[in-house]
Amino acid sequence: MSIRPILIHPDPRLKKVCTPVDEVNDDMRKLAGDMLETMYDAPGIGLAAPQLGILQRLIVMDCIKEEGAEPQPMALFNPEVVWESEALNVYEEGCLSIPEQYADVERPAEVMVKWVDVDGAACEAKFDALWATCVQHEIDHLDGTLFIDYLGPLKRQMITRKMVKLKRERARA
Ligand code: K2U
Ligand code: ZN
Repeated sequence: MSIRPILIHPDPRLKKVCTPVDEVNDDMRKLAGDMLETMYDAPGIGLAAPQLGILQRLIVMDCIKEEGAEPQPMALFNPEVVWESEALNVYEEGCLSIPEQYADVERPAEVMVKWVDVDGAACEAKFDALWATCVQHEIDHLDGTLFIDYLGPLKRQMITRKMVKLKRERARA
């Protein structure tokens, strides 16, 4: 298992529509493991493959944040939302590819998601609360959508300018 570098916005690879995973093999299982290790190290509660520069439809999540609670790592291959509630929920979102920037994003409060798991089995489950926000945030990454794309143009530009500055400073370090 290895911790891999997370791409920082703006990066063209974060805006691409990712390719479906055609076979859940050992390489894909290793990638899922590396993504979970990278996510826990960040720390974060979700991570999508394009954030590591891999344009495949794979996300990982573990939204259990309570200290001492049993972690609940999940790897979802080819995830898709098949139903969403009318009810909406607002959450102050962040993103590991847009560090230290937070904004309120409104999304359906509950979603039903279909995916393929690490054993290649077809799965379907309903997500609510923080899990619902996270799974929608991660599936957005697979379609090249970032949470800042839901903000007004001025706020999005301000955040993008801050990230350009941050990347320049990191490059100099
Ligand atoms: O995709 C990512 O960058 C991972 C995000 C996922 C996420 C963002 C907003 C809301 C839910 C999930 C990271 O986990 S950002 C860090 C974080 C941690 C706890 C709560 C919110 C954000
Ligand atoms: Zn993100």
